Amino acid sequence: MSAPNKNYDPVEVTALTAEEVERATQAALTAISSARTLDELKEARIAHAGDRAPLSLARAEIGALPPQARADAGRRVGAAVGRVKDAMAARQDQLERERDEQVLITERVDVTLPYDRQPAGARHPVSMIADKLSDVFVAMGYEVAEGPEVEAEWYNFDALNIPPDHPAREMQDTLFIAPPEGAPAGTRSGMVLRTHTSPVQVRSMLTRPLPLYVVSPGRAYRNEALDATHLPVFYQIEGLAVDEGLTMADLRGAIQAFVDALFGAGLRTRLRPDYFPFTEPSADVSMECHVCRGESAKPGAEPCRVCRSQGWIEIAGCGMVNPRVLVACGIDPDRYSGFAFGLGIERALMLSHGINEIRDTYDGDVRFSRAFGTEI
Ligand code: FA5
Repeated sequence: MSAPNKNYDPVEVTALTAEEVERATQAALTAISSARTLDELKEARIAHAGDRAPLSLARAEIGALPPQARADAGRRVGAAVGRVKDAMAARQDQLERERDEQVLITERVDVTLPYDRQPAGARHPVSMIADKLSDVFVAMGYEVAEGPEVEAEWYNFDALNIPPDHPAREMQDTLFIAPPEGAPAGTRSGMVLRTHTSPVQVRSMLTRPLPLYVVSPGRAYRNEALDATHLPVFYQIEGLAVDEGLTMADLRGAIQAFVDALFGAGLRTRLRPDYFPFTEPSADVSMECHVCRGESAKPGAEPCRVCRSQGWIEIAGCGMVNPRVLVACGIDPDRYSGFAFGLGIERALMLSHGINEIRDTYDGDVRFSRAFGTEI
């Protein structure tokens, strides 16, 4: 800052002349209006409104003026600084708005584009039903038992009272495992893809201590043509109990438990005579139709698509374990008795969820599974 100027002559303090102040102001306004970006505007601010800017230096000179000249110079410089400040704020505002508009354009999100994130999967409803039924029986003290899908014929047939020449072998179209390569013509491997989960009964009786309560979900294979109700590979769940004093009444109780679990409590069940070589007596299990509750079977009633107006739906096979099977597994039939039941899981799923096409259950399309909930 200059020393106080006792003999004031405004011409001598060049920075404060009206022309000089106007020139510095115009330079500042031009720099501000020609700034194209916020960075350029920042540079203009440093050059024209910073500590070393001509107007700031001029203002510093005011103190060096004699008192009578200070007000005049102060007004001039103050007005100039105000104009520059206003122009700066207006340009700052304008450039920020332009930047925000640009951001909205360049960072626009197209919400209609397909997303590339891996969608969460869904558990297959067949697994969900198998687990649900297993849980019901586990809660009643049953254990879950599993067995191989490539099974010895002895477990799949012989031990279950289905000897080689027994016509019952024809009941389940069997897929046989080829004999080892180079084996003499006519050799049989003695192995099959299990046609049902019943061989797990045999394995359980041979390996587990009595009394025995097991439930065995798993895959079964049959040489069957694919249609709306038949798969060549499907799931069954089997229950087996062997204990002293078990009767058909216990079997009925177990059956009612799984119907309650699958369809909700309150549906009646009924057993009708049937034939399975491994149970005696044998029965097929039907439950009251869960859609019409049996109403459609009454004369003049609305027809029911689910039970075909029968009022009842067949859901499982069952019976008291044939004493011959107990003997094949080394169990004394005079002391122990048992019951068993088995049902197809895809068929149970179709019934409980009104699915007409069994093929939907094996296509592996997540859109089908997801409809049952995204439990993973
Ligand atoms: C059996 O397989 C017996 N092992 C069931 C059993 C166990 C009876 C214990 C007595 C005691 P069946 O062949 O009927 O029985 O088959 C049982 C269920 O499997 C059928 O009711 C059906 O729901 C299902 N099932 C059978 N074949 C197929 C198939 N090709 N596709 C889909 N489900 C099938």
